[in-house]
Order: sequence, then C-alpha cells, then structure tokens
Amino acid sequence: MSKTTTEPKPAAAALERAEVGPTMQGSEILVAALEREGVDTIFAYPGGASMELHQALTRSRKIRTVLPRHEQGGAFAAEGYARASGRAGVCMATSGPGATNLVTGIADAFMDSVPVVAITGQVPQHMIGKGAFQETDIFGLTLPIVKHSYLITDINDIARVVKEAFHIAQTGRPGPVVIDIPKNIQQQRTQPVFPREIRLRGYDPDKRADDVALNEIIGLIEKSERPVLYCGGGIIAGNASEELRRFAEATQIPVTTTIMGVGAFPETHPLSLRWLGMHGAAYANWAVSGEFRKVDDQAIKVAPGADLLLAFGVRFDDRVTGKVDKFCESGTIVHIDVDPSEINKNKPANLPIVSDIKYALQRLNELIRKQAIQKKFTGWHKQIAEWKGRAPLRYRVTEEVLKSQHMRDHMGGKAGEVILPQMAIELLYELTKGEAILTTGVGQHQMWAGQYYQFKFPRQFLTSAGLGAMGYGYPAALGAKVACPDKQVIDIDGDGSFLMNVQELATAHIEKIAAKALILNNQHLGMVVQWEDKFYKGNRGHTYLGDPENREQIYPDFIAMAKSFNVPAERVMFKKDLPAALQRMLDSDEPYVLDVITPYTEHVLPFIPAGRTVADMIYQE
Ligand SMILES: Cc1ncc(C[n+]2csc(CCOP(=O)(O)OP(=O)(O)O)c2C)c(N)n1
Ligand SMILES: [Mg+2]
Repeated sequence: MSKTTTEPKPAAAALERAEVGPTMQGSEILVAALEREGVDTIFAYPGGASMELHQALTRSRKIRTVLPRHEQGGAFAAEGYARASGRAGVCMATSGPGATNLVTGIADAFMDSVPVVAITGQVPQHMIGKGAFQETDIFGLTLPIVKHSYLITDINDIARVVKEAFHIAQTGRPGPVVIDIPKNIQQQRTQPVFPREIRLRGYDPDKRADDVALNEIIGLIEKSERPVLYCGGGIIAGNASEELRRFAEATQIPVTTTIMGVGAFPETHPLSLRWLGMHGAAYANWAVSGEFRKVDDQAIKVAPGADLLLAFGVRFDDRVTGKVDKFCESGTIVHIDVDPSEINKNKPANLPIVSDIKYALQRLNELIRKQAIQKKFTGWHKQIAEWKGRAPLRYRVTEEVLKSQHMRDHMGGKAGEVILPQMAIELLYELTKGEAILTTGVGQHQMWAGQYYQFKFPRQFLTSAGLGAMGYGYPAALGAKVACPDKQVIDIDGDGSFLMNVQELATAHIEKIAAKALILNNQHLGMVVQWEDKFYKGNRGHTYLGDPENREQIYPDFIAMAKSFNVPAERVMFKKDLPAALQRMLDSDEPYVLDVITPYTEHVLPFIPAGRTVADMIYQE
C-alpha cells in the first residue's frame, strides 16, 4: 500500500499559496493585481485600446492615476518615482502611438537599470497582424530595451504576469518590464487567481560572493599602495550605501562614483573624490588613471594612479573610461556586479565577482572587523590632497563671457551682474542646505548640476545618464515629488530640454505636484555648442534656440507659457536678483518655474574629449 500523507496535493498546495478572487473583467484583474503589488500611483494616458483599463482604474481606491500630457512624460515620471523611491514606477499607454511614445522612457530605464513596469493596451487579438488601426508591435519594438516583456494571450495569465513583472523589474539588476494586453482580454471575464509567491526557473537574482573571493580582495588591499573605490548606480539600486560608507571608512580607501552612483557616498565626506569621467573632477580622474603632462604631443606620466581599482556596481561606461585600455592602465581591477553580463564586457577584470553588492560589502565589513586592515595609505592620501588643492571644481567669469552676445543683447553691459550657471547651482545648494532632490535635462546644465551641488544621500540626483534623454528633467521631478512629497524636488533644466516636455506643467498644476523647474536658459543647445567650439571652429549647426530675427528677446517666453498653465513663474537676468528669486521658488508650495538667463559661452570643465585619455583632460588651472 502506498504511504498516505496529510500533505495537500501539489495543485491544491499552489492554490493555498494563492488568493482566488470573485469573477471580474480582465481590466479589473490587472488593476487588482497592481494593488496587490502595493502600487499607489500610475502615470497613464488613455486611448481606444486602454480605456477599459482606465475605467477599472476609476474604481480603484488604492491607486492614484496621474494623467501626464504626453506618454513620454508619463514614462519619465514613472522613472522619477522609481529612482526616488526604489519601488517600481508604473506607466501606461494605449496601443500604437501611445505605446511608441513610451519607448524613450523604457530605453532610459533600461540604460540606467530603473525598475519600471510599462503597460500598453493592444488591439484585439483577432486583429493582431492585420495592420489594425493603432496596431504597433510594442513587444517586438522594445525587445532590446527591456529586462523582460509579456504579450498577454489568456485572461488567466494576467495576475501571474503582473506578479512576475514586478518581481523581475525590482530584483537583481533592476530594469523595465513591458506588459502588452489586447483589448479583448481586458473585456473578458473570469475568476482570477492571484499568486502570493512565484518562482521563475532560470532567474536567480540573489547571487552571493564566496568568502574566498572576498578574502582575496582584502589581500589585494593589504598589498596595494594606491587603492580607489569606483562605485556606480549598483550601490544605490542595491541599497548598499551604508555598507559602502562603513567599508570606505574602515579601509580608508578614497571613493569616486559614476554619475549614476552620485549620492551613493556622501560627496562632503573627506574620502570622496566626487564623480569621474568626461566631465568628472580632475582629481578623481588622476586618482584612477594617473596624472600626465603633454610635452610636444607626448603624454608623460608625472604621478601614478590607482594600483587597485575596486569597481563595485559599475559598467565601465565610455563616458567614464574614455579610451578604455588606458583607463586605470596599471591597476589591478576587482569588479563586483550582480549582472554576470557586465563582467569583462568593457574592461577585463583581474578578479571578477558576481554578487549582490550589499551582501558583498556586508561580508567584507564583517571580515575586516575580525581582522582590521593594516595598511594606512598615508602617501596616497597626501597625493590626493595635493590634487584636490590644485584642481578643485571651479569657474570664473572669462573674457569670452564678457565679450559675448549675451552681454550685448541682454545684460546692457552690466558685467558684474552676469549669472554664470555654476553660480546658480551653488547658491541653490546653500539655500537648500544640500537636502533637495534634483532632476535634470541633458546638456551642460546637467553636468554643472552634478558638479556644483554636493549630494549627500542616495536617490538624490536623478538624471538620464546612460541614454542622455533631453526632456527627462521635469516629468522625472513630478514622479520624484509624488514619491517623496515632503522633499524639495527641483529640476535643473536647460532651455532646450525643458521645452521637450513643457506640457507636463499642466500635469503639475492640475495634479498639485509642487515640483520646481530652475531653467538655466542660455538660448542654445549649450552642450552641442561646446563641441562646436572645440571640434568645429565654432560653426553653429542649428544650435541656436532663440529667434534669429529678434536676438534681444528671450525666446520662447517660458514665463508666459508657465502662466498659461497657471504655474507661477519668474525670470532673473541679474546676479543681484538671484538669491531672493531662488528663495521665492523654494518657498512656493506650488509648481514653479524660475527662468535664469545665462551666457552660452561657458564650457563645462574638466573635459576629456570622447575616446581620449586623462592625458588629454582640459581643466581650469
Ligand atoms: C532627445 C535628445 N535629442 C538630442 C540630444 C543631443 N543633445 C545633447 S545635449 C544637447 C543640448 C541640450 O540643450 P539644453 O537643454 O538647452 O542644455 P544646455 O546644454 O544648453 O545646458 C543636445 C541637443 C539629446 N541628448 N537628447
Ligand atoms: Mg541651453
């Protein structure tokens, strides 16, 4: 006789681990599944293929639906929400043009490893492949820029798919997940089964370094003279900032971050080297790759860089490395990442470790607590202090600014009153005591925001780093403000970037989301102008944004535009007016636009031209 058992049969066991709901429509199952994932906000723009979902959303008591004024704004807002909170941001659009408008946001989330769940309505199943009205294969279109994606073909899959989507988006290396759901499935009815847990075959995000490898790191530290910690967005996504600070303090190893890693380590900390790369601090770049002098076009090394590079949660992006084989050329490289595909992708590692970074740092901290690091690195700290003293981040009013068209057209020759963009950010840093969450557009203002605000905590600097998507700043600020209503959230934007999603001022006003926009308005696509100046003898290739027939006018008029959205706004031209104007913006409990007019002649320094080395770095001496 076979052995009897009181254990339930597998199928029944699975059901016990699930919740069976009442009969509902597909659209309602989707909303109920989102509620079960703790979603409190969705940024959703309706259309024919998603209005069933919106109808269901109107009946949700848990989910706030924010109507962006462009699906791209909705996707960036979902990202801003996710970057600020660490929880998946959710956006939704109809099929066809609605879905394609999400694509830039999905690509952005993919490049910067941001957990986003993007839901799209699709034409009814029997119309798929027929070239139906507003039919676009969004599953196919987004395939290379998602962590995972689903086209739902059975109403009974909805609850499981939503659970899986959030799990995949938020675990391991986070990323975007697309759920495409045909209209007929939204309209069908069934009794849903909401799983309480899921297991995905072949997906194991919980990777842990073994002690042998971690002890090897400790051995390398003891043997090194010039170690540097090079830390990225992985530290923030992995919630490992506290562990990183402990590790850096216990080992006394200086820390540089990538732009994605800004805030992972307090930039006000004595061990901070700020961020590195194309526009990073000169001393961070020297600390990694060494200091060089150019003599007759020959690069001569005058001081060595790191002999040990602890690369934690980074991807050796080209904006960080420049010419990659010259990046930290003479250092031993330890690379820890939770995503095995990052290992040896751009730069070979001497010690590659696939691990959750929080676990690895926790365990390293335990190991060095038991046996403290003996090495002191005194000479290295002296060298770094000398570099920091010699080449801090700094700016001055140059001859070029004084001779610029901006001076003639707008300043009436009042040279002492010119506002440099860097000044505005430094002043904002002082007035907010370094506590604000900043978002940015893409361009010079983005780099200056990173340089002249000092970030103290993770999830404080939200910027489109990998994709570099103009238009990111203001909608991302809306998402961040929804996630962190008690924080001051400020978008430092360029005039070009702000214009790309200016319609989101309507979302801000109607939804009462008090995100501020500080526009550093140079009337140009400043970053492209900088490259024109450097590489194309200043020939302007469609980089002027003002009205060529009326250069004295500031064009477009963001103040009038903001007012049309019922958003308070102010323009500042002269330095004497800036502090009070910034304070008025900060004191406002509404969305707000502050349009600060700046010269376009400023260049972002330091600057290592693309594909070059630290020997080619231009910096303010
Ligand atoms: C969507 C998009 N289009 C084009 C670019 C190329 N691009 C990079 S920076 C830049 C200039 C941005 O101008 P603005 O927002 O005014 O910022 P500024 O550099 O003047 O501070 C451009 C056109 C981009 N990054 N993103
Ligand atoms: Mg500009």
